[in-house]
Parts: sequence; C-alpha cells; structure tokens
Amino acid sequence: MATAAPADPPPQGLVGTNDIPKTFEDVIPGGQDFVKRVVMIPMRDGVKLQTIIMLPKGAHDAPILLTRTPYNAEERAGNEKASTMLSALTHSDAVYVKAGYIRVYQDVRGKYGSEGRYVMMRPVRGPLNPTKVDHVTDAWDTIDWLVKHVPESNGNVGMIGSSYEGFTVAMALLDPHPALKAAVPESPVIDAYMGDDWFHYGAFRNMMLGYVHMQTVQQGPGVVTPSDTFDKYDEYLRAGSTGDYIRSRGLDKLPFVSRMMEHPAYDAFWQGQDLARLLAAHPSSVPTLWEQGLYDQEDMWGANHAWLALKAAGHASNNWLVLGPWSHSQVNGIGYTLGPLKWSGDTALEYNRDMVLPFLNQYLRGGATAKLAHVSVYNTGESHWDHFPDWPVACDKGCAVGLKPLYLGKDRSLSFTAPTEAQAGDSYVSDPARPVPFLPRPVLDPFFGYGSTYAGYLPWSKWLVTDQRFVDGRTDVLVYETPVLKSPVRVQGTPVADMHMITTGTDGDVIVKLIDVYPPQVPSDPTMGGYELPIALDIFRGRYRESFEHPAAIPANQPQRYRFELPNVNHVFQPGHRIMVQVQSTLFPLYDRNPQIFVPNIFNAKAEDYRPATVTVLRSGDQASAIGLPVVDGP
Ligand code: PG9
Repeated sequence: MATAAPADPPPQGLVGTNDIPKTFEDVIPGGQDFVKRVVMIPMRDGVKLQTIIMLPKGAHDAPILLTRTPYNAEERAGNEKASTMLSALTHSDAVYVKAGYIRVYQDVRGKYGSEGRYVMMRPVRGPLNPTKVDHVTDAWDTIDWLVKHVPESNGNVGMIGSSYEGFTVAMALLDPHPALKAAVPESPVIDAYMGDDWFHYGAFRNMMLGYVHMQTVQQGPGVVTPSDTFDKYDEYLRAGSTGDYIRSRGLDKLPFVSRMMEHPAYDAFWQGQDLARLLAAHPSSVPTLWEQGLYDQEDMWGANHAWLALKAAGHASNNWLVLGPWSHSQVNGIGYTLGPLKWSGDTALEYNRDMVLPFLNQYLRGGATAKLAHVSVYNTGESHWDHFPDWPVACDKGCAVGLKPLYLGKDRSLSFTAPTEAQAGDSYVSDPARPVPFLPRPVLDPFFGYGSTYAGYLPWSKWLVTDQRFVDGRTDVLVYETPVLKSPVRVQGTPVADMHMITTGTDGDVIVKLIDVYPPQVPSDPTMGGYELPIALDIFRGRYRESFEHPAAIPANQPQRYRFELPNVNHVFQPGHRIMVQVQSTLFPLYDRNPQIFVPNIFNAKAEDYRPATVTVLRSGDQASAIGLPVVDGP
C-alpha cells in the first residue's frame, strides 16, 4: 500500500512556501477600454455554444458583428489582457473596433469550448443531416439570444467571416433571423467539390488532408498528420494512391476522410451541399457582400458562384461582389503585396475600410448609403480597383462581350488567328511516377503551423503566383507563347479552357495555366525579369468530361473535348509582355495522381494501375484547342 509522501519541509531562509499564489489578478495600468463576456448560448436542442462578446466600455445602441468559427473563439477574440479593444482583437477587426462595433466570436458546435458534436461542414437539415440542427438554426438561435441579452446593442446583427467562417455566414442566409441585417461571406466554402477546398473539377486535393487531421482528431487545438518526411512530394509519391496514404496513416478512421473516399464523384452527397444552388432556391433579402481572392489557393470558387447563382435567380439587387488581389483570407491581413506582386496600396485595408464598413454602417446603423459598386474587381495588371455594374464583363454565354479564342498553334505559338493546318498536334508523355510538382520542391505541409509564419504556409499561400519557369523546361509540360505584345490585351471575366486532346490511356487529368510572361528585363523591379506569372489555372479530371456525377472511361486514342472555366481575371497583359499557356497532366502533390487508366475509385487505385500515357493536344480545324479569353476593348 502506498504511503503519503512527507510534506516538503519549509525552505530555509525563504519567506513563503509556494511562489505560486492561489489566485492572482493582473493589474492593467489605466484599466481596459472594453468588457469581455464569455457566455454559453443555448441552442434549440439544449446544446450550448461558447460565445465571446467583446464590448467597447460604455457601448450603447451599438451594432453586433458576429463570426461563427471552428478555429477557437477565445483565440479569435484575441488578448483579454490588452488594455484596448483595438489591441486585443486581430488586425482585420481594427476598422470595426474603431467604429464602435460589438464583436462576437462563437465556437461552432463540437469545437473548442462549445458543446455538441462536430461535423465537418455540417450539411443543412435534410437527407444529409437527419438531426434538427445545422448552421442555419445555430446562427438563428445565436442571433436571437444576442439581441435579447446584450442590452448595449441596437438589436442589429451583421455576420462576417472567411473560409469556414464564411461558410457559416452563407448558411445563416438560408433562413436568416430578422435581426440579421447584413452579411459578409468572405472566401466562403460553397461547393467543395467543384472548386473549393476538397476537390477541383473532380481532382482530389491531397494538401487538405493535414487540415482534416488538425481539425477532427480532437475538439481543441490540433496538428497535422504526423510525418517523418519533410517533402510531401516524396511522401505522397512513395505512399502509392491517396487511399494508400490515408490507410497507411489510419486517416480512414476519421469519419470525414472516409466520407470523401466514398464520394469521389459529384453525387447527391456533394450536390446536396452545394450552397450556391441552396441559396438560389431559398434566396434571402439580407444585403450580402460576397468577397473572394483572385489568387485564393483554397476557396477560389465559392463567393463568385454563390453571387452568380443568386443573380441568375433574380436576386442581384441585394448581393454585391468584391474580388481582390489576395491569397486565401489575406483580406484579414495586409494587402500591399502578394508574393512578388506589389499593389498601389493596402488593398485589404481599402476593402475593410472603404467597402465593408460603409456597407455595414448603412444596414446596421442606418448610416449613409454606401457608395458600393455592384461589383468591384482589382485590376492585377494596372494595380487599381475597377468597378462594374455586372460581372463577368466578357464570358462564354450571357455577357455583353463573348470570349475570344486564343489558339494553341504550330511551333508552340499562341494566336488569335485560327490554325489552318489539316491535322496537327503536340504530344508528351505523362508519367505518374514522375508527376509535375505544383511548387518547387521540397513541398511542405501547408497547415503545419497554420496561420503562422511557418515556412509551410508561405509557399502555399502564394503558390498561385509562383514563377512557372521552374517547370517550363519539362518534357511533360507543353508551353505555347504569343510574340511580344505590341499593344495591351485587357481581360475581364471568366476564361474557358477548350481543349481537344487524345490520350493512350483511359483516364487522365488536364491542367491549363494562363500566364503573363514579363519582359526579360524589368528595370523597375529586376527580380521580375522574365517572370512567368500565372493569371488563371485549374485542373480537370478527364473521366468527368461528360458528367461529374457519372464518370466514364476515356476512349483511348480518340479525340476528346475538355471544356472548363478558369478562375476570374481582371488583368492587362502589357506591351512588351507575352501571353503563355502551359498544358500538363499532373499537379502534384496538391492533386492526387490520376492512374491514367480508368478505375472505379481513384482513391483505391493499385500500384500497377498507374501507367504512363502519351497525351496529344490537337490544334487543327474543329479540333483546335484554345483558351477563350474575356478580351475587352479599352479601359
Ligand atoms: N479553407 C479552410 C477550410 C474551410 C472548410 C473546409 C476545409 C478547409 C479555411 O480556411 O477555413
């Protein structure tokens, strides 16, 4: 039997016996100019959600700005020991704090201090969610509680948030509480299959697996999947298929990972979560400002497509769109630069101060009418904001201006003149054993140290503006280029990759990059000499060329058409520059490798399924491959 350890003898020569007092209250000289309340707000099913309310001292008739987050409300609400609310909260809150807003952060159910079960991107109630609660009801119940229990408020609530937090804003719009007077979904996840976090046009995004580990292994702070390999290119390649990677690390025991593996196609599981169609079917009258980065490496699809769907459903009047020159959620940081690109000012501040704040003031406080154009898109070629009554200016169908095909031509040329050759094409061998990297190696896990300045996040956050010279010498990357431009080429809208290709395999991916090639020397910025700057790029999984729901093998050695939209552009290719298009079949390890023969589920491809294929890009007659460019005249 254990006997109690003798008590420590009183230390000789010291006054106390314990240097750690039972309680201690920090004294903040001059006190604090804010009050922090931590409350547990009950939802309709009895589950309580931890909510942090930050109030300016002496606030009255103040509007509330609410963010619902899976990223730790306590942390998002900042440093409670700060003396001012401005220094307590994060950088992006500054303009709202200065304007006297009450700032509220809430943990979504099942994360951090909130009770209940966490479901990754919990779908709306219905076939995919048989419970009685979702983010729609949780937002409703939260807002209802806030307006009844925060006497300092004026009873008006706005919601704001980026990415997952933007998704919770968009969800709230499906049945908004009457006190929700304005919404700002920023890079919201709207359709995670088509172009947001998990897949792009059917290709799976390996790089998000570390995020799922970080978020779903435990309720509190998490880390990415343990690894003994620094270079993820190496690690994923050695693992085999992505399914092999997942199983060998036990990630298939994570329910959300196994759900993704069960749904590689755009079936009812993904369609039922497409918020663009849900919002269009249940449009709200809440004034909503949709924001998205033009170089968002995570959620490039959401805001733009939600806005388009609402516009198509006849609800353009209460929906605004802002597309800024930002990487993912950079709008919450500093926006002078993105990678090597330098803008004319702090574009993130311009957005928060000159667009969002007047918008919120108008609807939450009855302030002056915000002078906000229906669409604001940063011009990445001329470094200024452009304002439009509608968007896209030029597009495939339904725009004032159509697309202008830029044809892939002979001798790797690019031209607005259609090719005249009878039978022409360029071939390369795509070998899944030697996939084309998406970043110069080593490729680090982006979410290791997420949000910090850890080396892994930085290359990830700017990979979409990475100089493409690092791959343009590869034999499996086809490179087409215009002559040096004599006059500017202005593009405003949605480019379309319209590719005619043949493969010797029965499946395969198509990656198309639209690139601005800088002159060999740029005296004002020497490091930009010859830079190959991606303007828009994406991947398309060939088996989905006819239907995303019903994949079909590609008939080997027969021409096929692959037509897909690239992300939005508002750019000017300047005189002295060239336009370039690169075509390739792998973009690794961001995207899982396609075995290049058709297998029912690529997650389960076997080592022997991965085969080299000869891919031919056609460029003649009615099989002329081109990029439909949204070219417009004049500024
Ligand atoms: N892009 C992140 C994410 C959102 C939803 C699901 C998975 C990832 C985010 O920044 O929140």
